[in-house]
Amino acid sequence: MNNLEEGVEFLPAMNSKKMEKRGPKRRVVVTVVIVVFLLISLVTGLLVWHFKYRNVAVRKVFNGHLRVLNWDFLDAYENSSSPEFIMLARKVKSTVEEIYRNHADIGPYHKETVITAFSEGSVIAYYWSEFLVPKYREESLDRAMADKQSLVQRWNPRLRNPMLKVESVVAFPADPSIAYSTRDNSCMFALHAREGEVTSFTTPGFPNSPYPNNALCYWTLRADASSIISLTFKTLELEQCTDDSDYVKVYNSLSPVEPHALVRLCGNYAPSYNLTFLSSQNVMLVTLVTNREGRFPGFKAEFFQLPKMRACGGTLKGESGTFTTPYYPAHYPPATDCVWNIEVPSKKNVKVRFNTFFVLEPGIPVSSCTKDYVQINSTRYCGERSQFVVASTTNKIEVRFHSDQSYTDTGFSAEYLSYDSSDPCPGKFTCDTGRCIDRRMHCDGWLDCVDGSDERSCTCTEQQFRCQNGWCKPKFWVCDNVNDCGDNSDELQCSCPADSFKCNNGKCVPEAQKCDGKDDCGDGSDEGSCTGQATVPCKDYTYKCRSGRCISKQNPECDGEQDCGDNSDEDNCSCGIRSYVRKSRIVGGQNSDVGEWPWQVSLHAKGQGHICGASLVSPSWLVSAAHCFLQLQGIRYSDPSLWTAYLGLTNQGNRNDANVQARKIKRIISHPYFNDYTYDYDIAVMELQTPVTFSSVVQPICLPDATHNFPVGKDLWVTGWGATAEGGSGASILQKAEIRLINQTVCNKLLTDQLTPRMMCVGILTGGVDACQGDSGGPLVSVEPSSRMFLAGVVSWGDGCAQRNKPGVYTRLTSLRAWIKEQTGL
Ligand code: 4AZ
Repeated sequence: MNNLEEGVEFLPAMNSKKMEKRGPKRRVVVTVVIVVFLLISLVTGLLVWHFKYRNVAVRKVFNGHLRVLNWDFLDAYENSSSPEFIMLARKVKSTVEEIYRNHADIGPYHKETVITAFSEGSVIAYYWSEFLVPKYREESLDRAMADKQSLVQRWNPRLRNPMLKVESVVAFPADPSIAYSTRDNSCMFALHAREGEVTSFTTPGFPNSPYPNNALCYWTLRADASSIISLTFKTLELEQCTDDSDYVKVYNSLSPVEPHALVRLCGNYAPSYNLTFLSSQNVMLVTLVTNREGRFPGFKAEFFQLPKMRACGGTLKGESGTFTTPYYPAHYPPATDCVWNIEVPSKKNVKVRFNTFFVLEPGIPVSSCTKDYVQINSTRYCGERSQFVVASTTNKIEVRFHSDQSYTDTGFSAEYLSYDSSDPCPGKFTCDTGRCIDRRMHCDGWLDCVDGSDERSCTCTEQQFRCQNGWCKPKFWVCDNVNDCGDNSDELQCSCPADSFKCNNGKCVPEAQKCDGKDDCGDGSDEGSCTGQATVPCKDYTYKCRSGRCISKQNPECDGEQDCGDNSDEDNCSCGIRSYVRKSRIVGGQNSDVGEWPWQVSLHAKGQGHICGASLVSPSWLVSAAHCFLQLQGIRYSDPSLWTAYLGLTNQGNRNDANVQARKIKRIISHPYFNDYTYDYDIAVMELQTPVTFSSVVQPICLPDATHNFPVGKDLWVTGWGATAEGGSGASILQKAEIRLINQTVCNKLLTDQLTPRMMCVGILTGGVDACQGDSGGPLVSVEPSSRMFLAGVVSWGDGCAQRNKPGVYTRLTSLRAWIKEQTGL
């Protein structure tokens, strides 16, 4: 250690002599070094800033088109390898290059221009241009390229008679996701519509193999001059939509520029979703852009040509009539203006009712309607709207429709009606909004007018309760734990004293007893809505993890959160999700869409057609009602060989469709306690002879845990092909209805004590909405907060169908959950 120190000479701090002697020379050196160092740093900094930031070259691609006025279109221009194309492309290219050269903000940075296509009018040339521009000049390049006027005007051709007279030179920055592969033409297709024929095209590999990753595909679609194109995606299944997911984009141009984009499609669409698009000219471009991950089936599309539309709109006269946006329910064409002048007989007034209304442009708030809109007087309407009425105080009304160059929607379907100003809704009730509703809906306890005007200033009947806000609600709804009045006045008189908790069965317990691990209510409701992963003593109402531990959280199964330490609450959760993200926009009615209820099964008995419903809960198991398999009129319905189960079915007439799966039944297990007099334990499970394949229209529903709580008042969905009226015939299209879970005590009073703990009532007490004969065995579905769907019940019985105060009765699934597990292992 010491050896080292011996060799070190320390300068004595106070040795001024030594310091002074070296002083001046050393200071100069130090100063020079510092100055040089600072200078070098400054220069380096400047150079770095200059080359790395200010002067760094940015690659930019613009897509554009221009019109050549003094040139006629030839068919050969559709083929980019024809000599005619090559010759004209060369001329256009040199013209474009000259235009650029004449602009100081453009010329120096231009690298390459490629003419990609021509179309009629006289000739429209489509091109892309690539630039390499220093970062600090990028903005001025963008500005110069965006200035349509200056591009042509600045170009003063030196020749008095230029070979090409060009006009409308427009260019837009290319979408970054497609800017860098513009030169790869391995997935480019050019198609021309043939007179009176439909032309199909698909993504590469469709339907046998999914489309490739990192692909950029172009389909240029053309029609004869003075025609337009109608393009329909017959099926489309892409990666679920995110900012950088795979997508298909359709342009009303041959150039992929945003201001001419008609639609961006991603994810999957129910087959009934209208995916028909129209062009405004005789060209269209379809692009497919895919990223690095995820391969999906892709699309199959068809297109054909149509004569260019005559002017839309016009004069409409008479008492009533209908009108729609052009090509409704297809997407209306871009760049369209229609004006309808509606005139009803004098002395009458006129109103227009929009039954469907979809005039939505991405990113445009409905308060501004700056792009596509409907205008009546000076008010503009846009976006997605449910039925609405616009009335006039004269016998005339003018309806204008405008669509701009980009993004189109399916438009509207409207009717006009004449009315007497003294009686706007003959035989009906008039909402303050002008809408007419059935008289029976006035003061019935339900809001039918969007503004609630049908429930204001009502005189309540004997059976009704008067809310503080003046509304009348059925007395049965008082104290049912649901705020039916809107101001909670129906739940006030029955609430528990302060610092106590109201149980689901109406009992009051001290607040302190809530979530203490003890069932103080007697129905477990004080222990039901406790949050957190706290492990609590196991009770009938606590969820049991696979580890055997119990947790206090209510309904933890498949809610997307890990609640059990072993995550067993999130096991077996491939259920209860529909495949189609975008549903159809079928408005009104109760017809289901294809794939809307993919667990719904139709059970057909040999020679008799549809008899009962059932629900798919796994590839091989169905849940249905035991009463469907009783011996009746000498027929042994319990015999599995009698039955065929149809899955993926929506319309009973389409049982032979490719995506419908028919299965024979291996065995039927009815609950041994099923009582065919009381319908207690009305449940059965059925095993399929061969498992089904899950698909976009065949998916299982989630089975709830026995502890799952479906709260009173919750909206549930019932579906089936049963009778659409009591004693009526079955539906051919799967029907759906939204109904409410009714308090067990209230319902037991209504149904003269016929309910057992295996039953629950669900319906609308004012009548009109219910399951009926033929729906039996079918699902009663709850959409949980996680948006996953659970089987809450099985259609069982009822006192008739849809009658006032006679809700339908359903088998309570949670009470029979253990039996289902014993039989199926699920
Ligand atoms: C039936 O006969 C039936 N209103 C099913 C449900 C209801 C009534 C009857 C409920 O299968």
